[in-house]
Amino acid sequence: MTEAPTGQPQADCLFCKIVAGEIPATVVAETATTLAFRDVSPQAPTHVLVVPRSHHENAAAVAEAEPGVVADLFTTARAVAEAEGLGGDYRTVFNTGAGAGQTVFHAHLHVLGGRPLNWPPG
Ligand code: IU
Repeated sequence: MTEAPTGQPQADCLFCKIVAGEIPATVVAETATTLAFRDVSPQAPTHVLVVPRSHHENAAAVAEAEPGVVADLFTTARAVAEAEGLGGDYRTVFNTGAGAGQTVFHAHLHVLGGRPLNWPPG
């Protein structure tokens, strides 16, 4: 299948379908450019994914095409952390590439908190 241009909805993209409301998700925050919803397999008491509404394969592609949206993702992440009562202690992660653990190729910022978080991550 030919891929749609970056920024455009991608056929068979799970997160594009969540953004479009075609697949349900537990949405916790939204802005004009971002959507935040709970991860279905939470790795911490708070585990939320913040995604751009536009489709880009990874964070670097968002930065290249729509740099302001990268800032929007972090602003939404902070709002989520505040709403979750994390008191300023939370981790934000972009996995880029299958070798780094990326499994969904629509950029998403993990927001994790609510328990002690070790470093380095696994
Ligand atoms: P990753 O960085 O690409 O590995 O993160 C993808 C996340 O998407 C991962 O934490 C999954 O648990 C999560 N997820 C989801 O929330 N809902 C789904 O239907 C699927 C994956 I598939």
